[in-house]
Amino acid sequence: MSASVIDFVATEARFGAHNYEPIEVVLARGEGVWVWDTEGNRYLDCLSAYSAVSQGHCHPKILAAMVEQAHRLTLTSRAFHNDQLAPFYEEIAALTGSHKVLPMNSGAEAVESAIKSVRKWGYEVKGVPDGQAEIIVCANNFHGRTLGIVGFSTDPETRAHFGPFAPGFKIIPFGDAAALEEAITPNTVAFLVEPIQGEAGVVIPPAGYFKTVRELCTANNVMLVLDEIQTGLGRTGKLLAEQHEGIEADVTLLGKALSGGFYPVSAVLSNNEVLGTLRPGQHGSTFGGNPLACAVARAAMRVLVEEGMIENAARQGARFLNGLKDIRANTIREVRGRGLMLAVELHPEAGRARRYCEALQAKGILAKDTHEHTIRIAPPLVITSDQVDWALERLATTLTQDLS
Ligand code: IF1
Repeated sequence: MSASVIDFVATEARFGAHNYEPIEVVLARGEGVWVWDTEGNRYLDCLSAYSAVSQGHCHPKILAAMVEQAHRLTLTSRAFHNDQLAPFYEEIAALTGSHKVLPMNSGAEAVESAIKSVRKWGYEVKGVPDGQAEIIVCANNFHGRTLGIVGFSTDPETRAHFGPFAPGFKIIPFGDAAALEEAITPNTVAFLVEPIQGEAGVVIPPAGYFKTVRELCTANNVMLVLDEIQTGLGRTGKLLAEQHEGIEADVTLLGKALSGGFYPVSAVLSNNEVLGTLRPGQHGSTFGGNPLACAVARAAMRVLVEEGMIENAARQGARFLNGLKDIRANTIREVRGRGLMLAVELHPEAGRARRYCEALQAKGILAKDTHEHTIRIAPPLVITSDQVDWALERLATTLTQDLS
């Protein structure tokens, strides 16, 4: 490490809360799939800021929309209308086939907002006795970091010493429709679930799971809330991951790539019923739905579609997955993925995934470990075949090393 890198890392460590353990690279610039560190070394970004930079770093059209809007008007609050919110609503509703939209900022806020909305729907429409609403969630979920959300996490690290937590959540195994059927009671208002569990290590449920989930929710008047904050907007090779399952959620949560990584923009999407229960004064956000966010999100959605990024994610995702499967290495236990949401799970004896991510860094690839033994691979959706092959070559040489 050079002196300047040591300085940045040391200063962060001195002043910052130590709630992260970043790979030791200090990034200074990005363009498309590439990022550069302070020394000018170039890396292929295989994390995309946890899928927020799906459109590629500093996409020129999103940048132009952001700069243009920043010159005109950035924030009005929702006390007044602004001329970006209505077109944002129209465009996101048309894109996703939704009836109602609630704009928020972070992903966790969208999740919290959905929880509030489905509870309200439960009391006011379904007729659940006040204070009795139950929401079913899955083991190994990841929905964000607020108190409400970490309260129903099953990861000890995520929850420890942050309690007391809110009641009203029931946890069942992911991918087990019978467990859902058993857990539903007359007070169940919603089932909140990720289409593919991201933080858990890119866990894809068994075929047909979501078809049965959809049927169970419909039969029991339970709102199916899909957290597509990570899987949505093309990441898995379809606009929404639910399309792989041939189902439609009642409530869909988007975030991350909704802004192409320029700015925190999230949204709750629903039918008329669920978000229709919110009345003035019952929910809100200073920044939610602001003109800068709306202008950025409109551009981010437009380039995703117009530049064929969703189709490219399907095509390059298949190429990447097949390439990973072709790597003959004793270190690899399993390769998983859908579209450009990929993971390589290592054998425990191969050593920590972190070591392999550091070795990849030295070869010009930035990827992130998760859960000790899994390397997550999620490049921007604009990646080309040549770049996939370039990454595969380096992954092959890295994964055939023994770094235990
Ligand atoms: C961090 C993981 C990814 C999410 C889903 C809601 C949120 C997230 C399905 C909350 C956020 C992040 C946050 C990031 C790490 C990251 C992550 F490893 F934790 F699981 F992407 F894979 N729903 N995911 O994945 O959105 O409030 O952060 O905007 O550093 O904590 P947020």
